[in-house]
Amino acid sequence: MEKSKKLSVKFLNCKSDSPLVLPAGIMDVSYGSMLFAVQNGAGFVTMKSCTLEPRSGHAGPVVCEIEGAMINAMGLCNPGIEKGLEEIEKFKKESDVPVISSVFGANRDEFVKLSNYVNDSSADYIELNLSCPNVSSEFGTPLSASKEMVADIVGAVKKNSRLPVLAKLSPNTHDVTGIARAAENAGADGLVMINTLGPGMVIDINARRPVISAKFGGISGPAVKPVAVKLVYQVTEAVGIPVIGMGGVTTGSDAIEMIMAGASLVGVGTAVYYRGIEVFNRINSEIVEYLDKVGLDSVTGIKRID
Ligand code: RRO
Repeated sequence: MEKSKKLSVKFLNCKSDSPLVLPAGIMDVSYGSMLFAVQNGAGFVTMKSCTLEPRSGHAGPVVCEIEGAMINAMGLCNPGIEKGLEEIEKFKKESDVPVISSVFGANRDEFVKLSNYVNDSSADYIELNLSCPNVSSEFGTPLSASKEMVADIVGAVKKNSRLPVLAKLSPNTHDVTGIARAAENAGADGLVMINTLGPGMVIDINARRPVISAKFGGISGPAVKPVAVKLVYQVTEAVGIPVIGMGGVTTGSDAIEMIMAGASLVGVGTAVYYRGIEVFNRINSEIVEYLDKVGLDSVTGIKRID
């Protein structure tokens, strides 16, 4: 589908024809699924967060739908950074849409090693996943809970990376602005927020056990949107670097709300489950309808509210 020129955006070093981003983890472990999102209107794609070695993730069930939300504990399943980057190479042979390579390390040294791999790839940005809520039993509290850890890891990767560095932050903190500032001061080029909320728990009362095999899982979908909007709003007041806003965005109105909160790009993840892969084209059209209604000729004309 030909996109309206009104949706054209520039984010750091790359331009695209839509502000919509496929975030890490929803349907992006293969180049084919990233391509599918682009064919259906996504302007940027993120590969599932990769670790140094492959991981099979948690045993099923790993996802569950509840009223207004989804809960997931995939357990960081990924093919490992080398295979992951091969998927990005295959994608880049077919599409010039910007790609974010998301990586997950247990510590600073692993993040630096991962960034060496990403340096040698055709990815356009590196995302540091500092905020997976589902692997605390193995790795402890997510790294983005600590300003010092965030500064240390972002600073080390920034020194080593030839690509813009994006830090993915958690909503599960009382000091998201302090953490965002720590990332910015350490050299982050942008932020991605929010990772999933919680984790939470759902109990099957007939089986008398948790629905998710790992017991707890991160929460996404429409119910988390007010949390995401509030945190993006607070963080964009506190920092000067751009933010990719995500969390429950399902419609064009939601995307516009996220931009009015201060987001430069908007992630659309769980909404693929609710509205199908066409969700990207649908949201693109809904944004254009809004622009026409209010008399704006570009999505970049939607300003952050005070
Ligand atoms: O794989 C997961 O369980 C997962 C990850 Br890495 C993440 O960053 N956020 C999430 O909700 N799930």
